[in-house]
Amino acid sequence: MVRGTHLDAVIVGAGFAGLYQLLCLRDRLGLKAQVLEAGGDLGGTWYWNRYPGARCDSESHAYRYFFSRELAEEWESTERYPGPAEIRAYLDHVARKFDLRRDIRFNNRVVSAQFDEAAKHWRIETESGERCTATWLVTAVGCLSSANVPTIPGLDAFKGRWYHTGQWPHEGVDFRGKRVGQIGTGSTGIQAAPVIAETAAHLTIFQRTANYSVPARNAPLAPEFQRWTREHFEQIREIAQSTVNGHAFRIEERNVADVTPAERQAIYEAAWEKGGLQFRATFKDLLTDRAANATAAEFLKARIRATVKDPATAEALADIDHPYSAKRPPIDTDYFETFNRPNVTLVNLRKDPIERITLQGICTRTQEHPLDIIVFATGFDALTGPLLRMDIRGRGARSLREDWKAGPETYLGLQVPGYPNFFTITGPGSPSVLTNMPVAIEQHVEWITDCIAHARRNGVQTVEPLADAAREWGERVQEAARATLLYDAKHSWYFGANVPGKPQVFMPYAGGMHRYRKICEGIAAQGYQGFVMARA
Ligand code: N01
Repeated sequence: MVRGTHLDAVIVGAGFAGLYQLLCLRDRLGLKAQVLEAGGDLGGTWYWNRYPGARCDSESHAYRYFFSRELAEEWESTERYPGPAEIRAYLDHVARKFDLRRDIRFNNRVVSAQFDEAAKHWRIETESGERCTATWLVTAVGCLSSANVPTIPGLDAFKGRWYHTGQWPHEGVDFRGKRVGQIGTGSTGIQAAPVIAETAAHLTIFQRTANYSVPARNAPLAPEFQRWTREHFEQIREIAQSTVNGHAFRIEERNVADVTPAERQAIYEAAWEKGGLQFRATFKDLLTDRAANATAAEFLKARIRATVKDPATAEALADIDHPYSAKRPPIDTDYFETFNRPNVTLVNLRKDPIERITLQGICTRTQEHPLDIIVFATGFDALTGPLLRMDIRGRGARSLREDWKAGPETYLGLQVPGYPNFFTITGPGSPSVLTNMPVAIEQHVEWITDCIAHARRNGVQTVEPLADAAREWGERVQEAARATLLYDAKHSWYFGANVPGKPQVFMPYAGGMHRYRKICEGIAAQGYQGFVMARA
């Protein structure tokens, strides 16, 4: 970045969102735009998350851009679910095809952005002290990019090595002959444990909240399926863009009570065999009706008990305290089977909590567990974390950290009152993490691009939402969550409950991607209702 440069737009982050936003602003609107990226290369989430077993749980034919048929025809996924290397290769292909790299500055972490009211532009500064200004500031920083390492006394003095899965060393970690402790059994921990256990001398898994998981059933893609996805590009896109969660499958129209118990069992068994997130699409009331949900929960708990041989371990794993899918449901490859290995132990932190980390291991209330390596699969300061780690200041130098002290307040998850010309791709208050992310990202990027085009066509200098519009949207976000069982799992990261001191507010919009898309389109069609478009 050249000191003192003025740009039409600065985009923060070079993952799926940043790349497409650059393409739209630079090539479709003709803006002078630049991406600033903290990492050393493309990928966003997939640049950092290289932990053992890492794999996307959206299927390859849907975890991609849909804006270009040509792009879809050129790219061949190799497995049912793409791994980080394949996703990075895909993004590299996209960047080459559209010549995006020339406008991306890697190793440039944005640390602050301040709106200059007189000049009506943003002053942006990176960690190395470089500065530029931009009329439009778009954050494409991801929802799960701010690693959450819990504060456990003693970690600093630990004599072994420790890693967070979201900041995994690019050269990998050699677990051979090592005693490994893994804290966390969310989507990441459930993916990592079976792979770590393959080479570690011993793996101790520290579980605070037991979790459901459905087999992913990953496999190489058959050439016939690859051909089918190319031939049915429009059909796949139509499904992904019109469903609740942006995946390329529809949620069944039936309720649990519409079928007999025997039929229900057969439906669950077929979904279990098929594997993946489609398990939650078996009935449409799984996320809204407690009794319906309990049937899926019981099915999955029974599978855990049937798989895990040691009864006490099985019981600790099946002792799940929330409805199925109320926390983000993981999918796995041999997670529960891993507990049958002689070199794997489960520690139930609900009964035996961690007290401290010692020089040589983790000390729970009843015993010390000697370890050479600790793996923190402890998740992220989700949604707000990546935004608030930058010092973002709007009108009158008001600070986003201050303004969001009681929780994020946005209009549509796209803009914040008092922060003109500032857009957040998949920000809090949008469907974001409740969807197949690239589909949500494309919708946001295209909406933002249209909004900026509209502003430029009409001589508008600043775009920002009305405070009332944001307040009302915030109420709708809470209402949408309350209508689902997501609201029952108060200890989920959707509420920010995993980060001590974080305000407990349900953050994503749970009303469905299909509904959200229509709301955004309607607002734009009505002249950007709820937004102030100021000409001077
Ligand atoms: O993080 P999590 P994650 N002491 O927050 C535990 C996406 N993802 O990285 O549940 C002990 O879900 C915590 O316990 P509890 C996906 O959206 C996608 O696994 O808070 N334990 C939990 O078990 C996912 O949901 C893919 O009681 C502590 C775990 O750590 C999101 O990323 C793959 C603790 C954290 O689970 C985050 O998943 C992987 C403490 N102090 C992830 N603090 C795809 O395939 C936390 N824990 C796309």
